[in-house]
Amino acid sequence: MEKICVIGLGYIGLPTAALLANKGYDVHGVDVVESTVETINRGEIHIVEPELDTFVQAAVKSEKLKAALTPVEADIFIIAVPTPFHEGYVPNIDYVVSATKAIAPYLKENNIVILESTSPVGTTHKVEEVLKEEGIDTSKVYIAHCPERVLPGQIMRELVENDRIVGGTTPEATQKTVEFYKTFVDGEVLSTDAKTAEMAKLTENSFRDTNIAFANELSILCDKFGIDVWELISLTNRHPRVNVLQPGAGVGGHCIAVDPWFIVHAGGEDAKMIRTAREVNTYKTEWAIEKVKNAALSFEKEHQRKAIVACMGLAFKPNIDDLRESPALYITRQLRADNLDILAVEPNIESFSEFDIVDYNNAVNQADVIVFLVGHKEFSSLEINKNKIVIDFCGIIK
Ligand code: SAJ
Repeated sequence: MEKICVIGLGYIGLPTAALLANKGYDVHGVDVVESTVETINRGEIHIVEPELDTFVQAAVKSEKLKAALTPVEADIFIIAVPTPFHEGYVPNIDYVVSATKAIAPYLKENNIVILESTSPVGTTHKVEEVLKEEGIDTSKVYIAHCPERVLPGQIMRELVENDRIVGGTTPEATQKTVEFYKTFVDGEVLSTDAKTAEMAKLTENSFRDTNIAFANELSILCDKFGIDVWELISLTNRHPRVNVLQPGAGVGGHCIAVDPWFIVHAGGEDAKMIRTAREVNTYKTEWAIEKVKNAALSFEKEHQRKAIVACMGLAFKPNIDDLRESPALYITRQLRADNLDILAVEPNIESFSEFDIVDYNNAVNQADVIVFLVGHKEFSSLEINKNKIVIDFCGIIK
């Protein structure tokens, strides 16, 4: 059985490492955070993802998965580190470069190096360049990109079921990497070159961002025209070739709100629509803030006292506890900074350093203005007094 070294034990690296270990591979996971390494070696997890705990526990117990701060020699190296951006939306591939440097001393002939991190076009070739600079004869190793495409909340299932795209720096690298993924993926494993694989991943997330922007723009227009956007969308979606997505408080998470900028940065003036979609989705969040502030002000004028505003949901999407790049959290912070009396509600989180988390039933009873920021399942069956002002950005109160 082959030995695999996974660099980065976050939302993608850890599930991948645990899955491979459960498939019988000997997996060595590497992370720079000591507490993460310790947690995993106890058979526990440091992130929330359904079923992941069971996979990690079994993998550690069977001694197929071990975590450490440094790499070891292996047959296959998988890089799954973050690719955020610097100020001004300039892609930051520093973690990819440092991960590549970290594995260089352990590389041997015929090893496979796979970049899974979502990356700007050209990054896989950059990995090759860095390895050359580190003294590796890259004609003797196989380097490929296989972008991760799993949905948070369904990672363990999608890791196995989704089709995968593999693009190597050479056709041989593509083929070797495809063979590896075929050992644990039930979906199809598709071959291309490195740049196309990089662009494919960026395209997937930009496609979704653009489609959500369309829905968000419609929601703003419908508000202006006095039309219920949810009814409108459900009607238009009855056309056989129309499928409008759902508007919300904005687009969050660490992928869809980030990846389109990789295209815009490289594409410049030619990336008009992808840039505009990003701007529309960011604008939706600012628009939502103004809407709540206006409602609170109207209440204050009418009742001669400040409104209590319930912010329903803080996570970046329904039914998860992930706050990364969350528009709901941004809105709640902004409303408090603008001096509104807010109640922060997040049924998926027990406590949070920035806000006292209020139970959703209590918040709905206490508040004058109830703002639905995330469509968590708990909110759909709430009984709301008719005197309350309700602002529903996610269509939970139909
Ligand atoms: N959202 C809407 N309206 C919708 C759908 C989503 O406003 O109709 C919002 C969500 O509330 C959230 C954001 O968009 O704030 C993103 O959520 P998501 O569920 O669309 O996607 P992510 O960020 O959780 O995961 C995406 C997935 N990409 C695609 O569906 C094309 C996933 O497959 C990728 O692996 C992941 O990005 C990633 O890591 O890149």
